[in-house]
Amino acid sequence: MHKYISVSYSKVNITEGFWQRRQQINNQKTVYAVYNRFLETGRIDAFKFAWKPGDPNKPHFFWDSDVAKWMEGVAYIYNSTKGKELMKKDEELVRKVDELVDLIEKNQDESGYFNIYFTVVEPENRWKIRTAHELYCAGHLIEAAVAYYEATGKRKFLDLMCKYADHIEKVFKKERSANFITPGHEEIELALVRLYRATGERRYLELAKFFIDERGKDDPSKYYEFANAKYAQDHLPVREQHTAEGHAVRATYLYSAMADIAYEYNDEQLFDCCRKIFRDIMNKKMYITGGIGSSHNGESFTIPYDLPNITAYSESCAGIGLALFAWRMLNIDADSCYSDVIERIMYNVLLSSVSLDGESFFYENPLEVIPSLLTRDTSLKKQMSRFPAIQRSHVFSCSCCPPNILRFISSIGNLIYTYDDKTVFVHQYIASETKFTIKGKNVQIIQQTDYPNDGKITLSITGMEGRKLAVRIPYWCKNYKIERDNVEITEKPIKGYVYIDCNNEFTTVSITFDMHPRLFEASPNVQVNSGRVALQRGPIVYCLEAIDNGKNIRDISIDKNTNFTIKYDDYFGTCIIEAEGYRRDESKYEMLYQPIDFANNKKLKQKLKFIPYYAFANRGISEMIIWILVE
Ligand code: FUB
Ligand code: ZN
Repeated sequence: MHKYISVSYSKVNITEGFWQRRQQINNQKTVYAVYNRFLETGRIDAFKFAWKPGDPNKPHFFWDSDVAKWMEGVAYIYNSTKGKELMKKDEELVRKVDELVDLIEKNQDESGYFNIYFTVVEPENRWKIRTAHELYCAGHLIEAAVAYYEATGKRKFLDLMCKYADHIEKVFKKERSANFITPGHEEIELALVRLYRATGERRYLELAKFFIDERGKDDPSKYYEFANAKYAQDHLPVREQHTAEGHAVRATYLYSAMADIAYEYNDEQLFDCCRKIFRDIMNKKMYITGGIGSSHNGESFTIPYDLPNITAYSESCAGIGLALFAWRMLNIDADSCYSDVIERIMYNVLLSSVSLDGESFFYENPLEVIPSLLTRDTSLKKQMSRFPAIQRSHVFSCSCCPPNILRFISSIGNLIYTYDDKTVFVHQYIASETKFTIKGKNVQIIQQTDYPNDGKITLSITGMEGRKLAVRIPYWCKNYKIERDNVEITEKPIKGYVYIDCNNEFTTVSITFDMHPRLFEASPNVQVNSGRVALQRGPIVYCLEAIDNGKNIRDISIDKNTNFTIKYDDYFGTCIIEAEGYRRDESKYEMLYQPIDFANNKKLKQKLKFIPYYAFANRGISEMIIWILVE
């Protein structure tokens, strides 16, 4: 099995442009917004293990994981800003993490067990309830400990989590004394692989493989009264799973771990399952925004092409989970389908999940909004049809998404480069500088670009003589030009990458992608979008909001021959697009239904203002639509 190595975010300095701005918002606003909500809701104090029945803020069984993801995000922020002006503020964040680590040390069971809820609320039910997230919480604490050790060199948190992992190994692998064999919510598996890679302790890798190998072999009816076996991917042993099923976050964390195990054990069969599952998602179960898990019921995948826009669930964590899965696939298979999906997620469902000011969040990311549907009075006391929230919140009772968004954006540098002995791959176009070594040879790559606002990228490369640089040609790009040291490169892409020989110690590669807006259509199998198109410019999907374009937004159509006017708008952090469109003249419709008069049904011309989908719902409640009619 051929393998690649990812260049860590810690070696990538995002210096300016689109993602530097988003990381600044993340690292200076979001990190504090999440912490303050967690303080207010009692999640931070819960680590004191002081809650007693009757006290406010009763801990919930996934609170450990919410705070763990916040701790992990701090580690990435600190590791990215060390030695910079932000250091002082980040030292304060690091102190908060150290305080939490001290509380973990103080309250960890001598066995190594650590879980707030199953210590202060239901100690009698430790390892008894598969659906109660003990291993999920342990996994996120382990990930945070690894990130924190790598960022600060401090071992305490890591050692505490090694002790916890040893306890888990004893209970699940040696004694088999728990009431269940595999986790009800996958996460521990990928975390144990990270723990193995950080410590070199192979037992943790073997424990991860144990959980992967055991899944789907037990009788799932023992576990979930409320769901079928596919919900937690218990329906088959993983080596027989070829389609994405069930709860989307559980699924993508499982598939990520499957890819990790395939990588570490050179397991071609397991990797082939990952390839098939990824293509099932990419070709049949993914929104144009990169969102997945279309149903609120089970927060889950359903059937192929079931991608409703107004009731889309498309959880923020699920989009992140898909990006983590795709990233792992890139480390084994240099195919741009994975980095294309990552890009689709980065510029659309990931950013729609957080407000432009970084302080409020979506749990669900709808692709169409008709506010009146949410406020209509039904004759039934309980509104039977359910719709996603249409304004972001500062915190949720189950607040998994906000800290997940935080940790993902603060480590976005992980997604840019992979390499092997011969080739360095450029997967994402982000203004940045990186230095790393290949076989002891220092390599430096400086990316200068204002992508995605324009399609010009200059790569200044040092130390790659005799090696190749492979640059991704994005799925949305029809025309492009590549020059190496001012000489045009005409090689055709292989699996979405153009391979460029670097013949000198210092090489400049310049790329120009045609960023002309394009109208995309969905497969006829996605019937909800039949007859409609989505506007995209580069990686960014655009939408219309009624606040700019008037009500009855579904009635608007775009002129297929329209000229597009591109304007940078600093409020949105990228460009807006103006175009010509039409809508029917409402004054001609006195009746609810009337015969169409083709000879006289001239539509009203209208200028349309498209904004990035990720920016919707930042200016108050408004109708919103991606998929529009075309004339
Ligand atoms: O159960 C933990 C997290 O809460 C899941 O990953 C999300 O879907 C949310 O339900
Ligand atoms: Zn979530």
